[in-house]
Amino acid sequence: MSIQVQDAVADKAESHRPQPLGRLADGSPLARLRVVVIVPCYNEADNIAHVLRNLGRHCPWADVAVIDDGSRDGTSAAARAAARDPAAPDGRRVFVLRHCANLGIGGAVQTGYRFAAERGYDVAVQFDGDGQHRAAAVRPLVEALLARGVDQVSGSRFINPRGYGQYGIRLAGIKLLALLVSLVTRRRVTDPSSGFRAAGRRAIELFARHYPQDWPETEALLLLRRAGGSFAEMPVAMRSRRRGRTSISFRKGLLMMAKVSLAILIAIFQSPPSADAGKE
Ligand SMILES: Nc1nc2c(ncn2[C@@H]2O[C@H](COP(=O)(O)OP(=O)(O)OP(=O)(O)O)[C@@H](O)[C@H]2O)c(=O)[nH]1
Ligand SMILES: [Mg+2]
Repeated sequence: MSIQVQDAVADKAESHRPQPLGRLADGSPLARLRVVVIVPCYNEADNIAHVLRNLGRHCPWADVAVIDDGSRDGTSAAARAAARDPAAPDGRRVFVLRHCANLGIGGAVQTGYRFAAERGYDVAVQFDGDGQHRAAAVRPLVEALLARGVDQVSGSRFINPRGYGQYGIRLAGIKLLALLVSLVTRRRVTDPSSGFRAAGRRAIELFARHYPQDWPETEALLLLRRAGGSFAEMPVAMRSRRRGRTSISFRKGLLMMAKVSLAILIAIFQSPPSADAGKE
């Protein structure tokens, strides 16, 4: 299956080959990389222009793939309009990919990884479409990926806690998952549910073939470990979502805990993912 791009720059998209970040003229090793920021969106029409503006301001050297996961509020139209905005002073390319049905967050992120794999990006950064992640932190995240020599780096809200955190039962749930994942992977994980991550080429290729579905972030770490990959965390600050409501109600939170905890236990007995799955 190849990815159909429906976007403001669709005509450019077919001929577009990602360019290294030569636009970074400061001698950074980043200048050799082709980076795409994957922005999964479900009903984020009120937030996406703001997110794209911030990415344009802080990461003009990165392309952006907005994955509209079957939204009903005109998210792709809002993203296309923001991408066309002549006032957007940056050289990046914005691709808008739309699912015709809602697949859920895992499906949306995996479409982003398939896009990154097919188009040959070196690094893919996951970045939420609700305004929770800081565009200014993308470059340090990619630099950490290079400096640490791992397959994936996630931003953790809990290493140097500042800004928006988690409280009450949701915090307890994340701490429990962090403990379980750290035990199973034998790596210290403090924020397994963070959706702010940078992945290198090996992880991009893995996630293009395999990606967990509901509440996928924790399971993606386990998958990466089972495939022989490595990961690390770095401290980041996050905000609360800009507009709209969280999808994680109390009931869904409990369901998530049960599902992800079981998945962690099952992962202990699973064999490495097949290298052929998903290939045509
Ligand atoms: N909820 C939800 N989000 C999706 C879906 N597909 C893509 N997304 C996007 O995935 C990102 C993360 O989803 P959120 O609902 O904000 O989840 P979260 O950030 O873990 O939770 P909050 O901290 O409550 O915001 C957002 O940019 C969503 O728009 C989907 O089917 N459901
Ligand atoms: Mg969110």
